[in-house]
Amino acid sequence: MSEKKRSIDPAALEILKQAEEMGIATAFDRADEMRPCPIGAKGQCCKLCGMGPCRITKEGQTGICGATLDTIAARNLVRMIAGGAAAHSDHGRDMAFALIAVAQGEAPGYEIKDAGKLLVMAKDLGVGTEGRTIEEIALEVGQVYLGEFGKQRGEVIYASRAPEARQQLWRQEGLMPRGIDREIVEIMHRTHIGDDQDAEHILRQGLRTAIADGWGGSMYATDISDVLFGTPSPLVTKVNLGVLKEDEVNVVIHGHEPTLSMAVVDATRDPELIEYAKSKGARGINIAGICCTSNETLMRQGVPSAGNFLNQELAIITGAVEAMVVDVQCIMQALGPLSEKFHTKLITTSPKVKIKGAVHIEFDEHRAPEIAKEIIKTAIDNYPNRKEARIPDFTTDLVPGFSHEYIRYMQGGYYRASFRPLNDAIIAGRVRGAAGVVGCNNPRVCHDAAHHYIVTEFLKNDVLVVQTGCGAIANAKYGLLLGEAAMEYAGPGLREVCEAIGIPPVLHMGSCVDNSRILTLLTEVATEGGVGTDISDIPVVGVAPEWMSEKAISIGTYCVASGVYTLFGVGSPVEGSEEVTRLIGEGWEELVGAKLELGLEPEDIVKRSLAHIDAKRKALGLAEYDPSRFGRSGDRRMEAWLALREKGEPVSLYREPRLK
Ligand code: BF8
Repeated sequence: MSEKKRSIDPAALEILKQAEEMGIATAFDRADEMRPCPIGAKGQCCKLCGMGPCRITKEGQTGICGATLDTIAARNLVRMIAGGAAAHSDHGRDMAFALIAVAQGEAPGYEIKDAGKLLVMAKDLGVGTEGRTIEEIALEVGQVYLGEFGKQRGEVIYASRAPEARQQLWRQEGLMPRGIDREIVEIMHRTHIGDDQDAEHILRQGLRTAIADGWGGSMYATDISDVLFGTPSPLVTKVNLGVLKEDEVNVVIHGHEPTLSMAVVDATRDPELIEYAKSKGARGINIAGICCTSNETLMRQGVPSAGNFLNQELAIITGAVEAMVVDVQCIMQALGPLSEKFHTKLITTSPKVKIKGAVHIEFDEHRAPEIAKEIIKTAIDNYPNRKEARIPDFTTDLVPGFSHEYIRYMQGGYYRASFRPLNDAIIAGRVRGAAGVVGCNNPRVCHDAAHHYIVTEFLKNDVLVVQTGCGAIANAKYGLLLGEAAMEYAGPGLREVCEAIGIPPVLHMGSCVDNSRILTLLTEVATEGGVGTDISDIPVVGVAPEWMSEKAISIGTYCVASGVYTLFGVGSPVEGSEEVTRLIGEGWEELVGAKLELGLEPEDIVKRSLAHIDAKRKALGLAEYDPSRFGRSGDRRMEAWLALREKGEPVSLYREPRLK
């Protein structure tokens, strides 16, 4: 595969060339060298007991126990959901422990930053607030959250945040999750040899577990992060490998849980450590993020992002990273041997994650500032070991931080905050619909290309886009998370809305656990009125064009369970079974009002999404999409800019429109 097809990110391409010259292999090379196992890729392999692994490759063939292809494919899919839900939810559990430690005054360096949000959470959880201190409320909220993981009966409490009709449907169909851990364990039990053998029945447990992730573990993780570190609102920062600095100590934070990264960010601002860095010949300490840790710190402290999933190895290959500090999830094992080829110290911090070749400095929220300082000191001590550094000169500005609270606020300010303007824009057809384009990178497809193509096509077609995870970082690199992008890419109606509110056409809503924010946003849209009463009524789609992780599969499944038609790129892990493909498609549409379609090409994703959005508009009796009705501006400079563009003059995003 030529390098041109490997990525559309110029910084990534530059470093890949450098890696080739140095004889260093990356995930891009390993993906070229090792084709996916054709049997496993399609869900046709069962390795759940010692009689196998059984490979089902012929019509009518079964495993040694008699398991059919449909049973095997369904089991494999729900085990992926269990893995993804476990990762998100265990993250949520650790956030609950952190909240409790803060409430008990045992977590120096942390504080309750958003008490208002804590009170909203307390109300939803049934925690009394009258006459109690914030710490007392936080303690009980934390304890209720912890109880949610091990709960055996009843309902996951935040599921009551879903629209009423959705909750009824979940109850009626037996999909309402009882406790988060219980649902995950039940998948592991049901998929053990000799248990649940009916594909449709197995898949139902996949839905229930995914709901426990989206409306449980992930939503708890998001809420506690906001309480402890602040609910995001827009700010300006930068993205791509060019955020690393030639003359400073570069610390890259990578992973997912914000407890560690926030403490490390604080430590980089410690005057004593800055002086210490200077004593080693550096001008200061520079911090940058990778993956979802980056999303957490981008949107709260404006910490620049060095990139997404496929940028992690490339950051080390610049030779400019003194320390890469990791916690959990999406950390390639390749970082261990790779860091040994450079001076970079790979520092693992989670009691759950050790990597050969890494230094382990275990994080504990009870001693966060002390540990964070030790980490930064380790990085500073490593600065004199830096040899040649080649940092690609590419950065782009972006505006992250659109929490659903801020999205409501921006539509009316403090006194009239609501979702009315957005709903009215959808009803009028200015905004044709909305799309959540989320998820990973995958070296099996061109890095960032599908994210960029699909999102620019949506914008052209007046579809408002929200993004999280590595997808958000992808399009940030290409300028789509800036207000100017509306002028350059958006169709006429969407451009009007973005111009009037002053927002980018692509709203960054956070990390992967923050897909829960999208669920809350959709609920607010549904309850605001005019576009139906349930999420499945709204003209909206969910897309993961470059997915690779089990978390992505869990997210896709809870989106579907919530009523959002969801489309994935790359490949389908159930392709081998027509029946399972039908069950998660038409079958789930009948059951929960939305389909999950996997392994689609980007062009097909756009085509199917727009058709779905138009069909939902029609079902709601809304005006047919007609972009010719919109596109005027009340701003003279904007009109001039648009007139220039109309004449076919080359107008740039950054060029001032000429006024006569
Ligand atoms: O949780 S998008 S590659 S970093 S799994 Fe991982 Fe995928 Fe990135 Fe965040 Ni989400």
